Amino acid sequence: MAAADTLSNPDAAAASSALPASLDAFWMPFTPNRKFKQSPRLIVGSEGLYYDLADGRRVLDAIAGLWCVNAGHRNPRISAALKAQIDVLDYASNFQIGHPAAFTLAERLAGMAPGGMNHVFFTNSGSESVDTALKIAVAYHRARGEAGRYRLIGRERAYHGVGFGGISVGGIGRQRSTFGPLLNGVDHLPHTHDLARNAFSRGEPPHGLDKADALEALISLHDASTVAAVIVEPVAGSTGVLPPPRGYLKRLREICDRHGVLLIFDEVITGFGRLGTNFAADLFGVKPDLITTAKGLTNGAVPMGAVLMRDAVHDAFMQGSVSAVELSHGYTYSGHPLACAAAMATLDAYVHDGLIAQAAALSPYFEEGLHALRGLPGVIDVRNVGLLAGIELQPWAAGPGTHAQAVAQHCLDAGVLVRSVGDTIALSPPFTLERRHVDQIVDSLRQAIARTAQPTDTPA
Ligand code: PXG
Repeated sequence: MAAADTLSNPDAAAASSALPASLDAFWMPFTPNRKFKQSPRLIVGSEGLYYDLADGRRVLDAIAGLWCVNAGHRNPRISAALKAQIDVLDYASNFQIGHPAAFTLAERLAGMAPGGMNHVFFTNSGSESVDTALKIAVAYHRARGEAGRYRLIGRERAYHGVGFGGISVGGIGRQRSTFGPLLNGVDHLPHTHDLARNAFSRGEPPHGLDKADALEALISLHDASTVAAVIVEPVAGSTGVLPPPRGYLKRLREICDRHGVLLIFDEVITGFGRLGTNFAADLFGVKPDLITTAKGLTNGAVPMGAVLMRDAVHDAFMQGSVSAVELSHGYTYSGHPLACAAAMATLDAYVHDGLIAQAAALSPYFEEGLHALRGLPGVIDVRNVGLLAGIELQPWAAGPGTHAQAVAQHCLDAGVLVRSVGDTIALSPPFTLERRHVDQIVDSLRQAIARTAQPTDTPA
């Protein structure tokens, strides 16, 4: 066993001695704060596939932080690039002045993107990428003289971050209902999850192509002349890892083309190799008009997002007075030098160190391992694509999510960090994973599922 598996990290040990005196002031995001603070779980260090916890344990990180640390923790390339950058240029604005790294990174991203998507707008998060893409879509139509196209179409069970744009097109009821009337002119496609017909599919499920036809119906309901864009996650992540039905994305593309509607892929999770290809668009052979990214772009080391777009979208803005700002939008930290340095090093790791190829090569083994959980009590679905998987558990009477939370807690106790999203266990490990780590994840899940099983849990 490699040293990294067993030895604790001395830096982490030092950090753990500086645990906070009080946890009260920090209002934690998307967290039951009062429950957490009764029994806090704190991470004090990281290395490769592992996190060091404050209690001295080292756990395998099977969710890559929060679906973002694809190249492994404290990847040496990224750490070195950040250390070098901070001593050269800490901050420079990209408003009417610039710095070279942002241009170099944009070129590099354009080179990785599907053909003809040669323009990039930088943000600081997935939420900002989504709101940026929605604004560009609406403004694109206006720039072409079709200001009547303002409607945005999202999908049920979609997560597009937490901006008002993102929650408006998002499809998670309780994330929307809390925040008032949201954006005008938004409608939603039905989600594609269909346990009755598709349980235990590998990759794209066979049934559900017809769900794409709802787009045709919505466009006809609202009239194409009012519809700006459709946004979907090619594989929905946070609502349980839902790969698209076979042919579904292609059909969305065809319908959009027929009606002059832009298609946005939210690839905040699926971008940068998670599915074994640069983007989900490459795997599924469907080119959107805009791609939103974040997370894996910098391996989570520095916040950064990027919106990639087709030349035609960008070019529509490059008209009129050359002295005029073409898009009234941007962030103080758009293209931040440290984020650019982290992203360049991250892309080196993905491409030059072969990590995307490694993710692709390991995917079949990952798939086999996880599908072996079929038949255990309460396992009602296993679904996967690339190094992304969801294991759906039969809900317990105790309430939604309680089953998956119990399994996730048992896994953590056994040294493996997984994520519960609803009653699905989500896995999204770093690409540096090896077969033995897949075995460890599967074993810990098997034991956790068996140990938590209740009499009502039936085998699938
Ligand atoms: N789009 C997608 C598809 C995402 O998954 C965002 C946008 C927003 O990104 P930011 O960087 O603004 O958080 C995301 C983020 C979870 C979880 O538990 C998922 C995300 C964030 C936090 C938790 O599944 N995804």
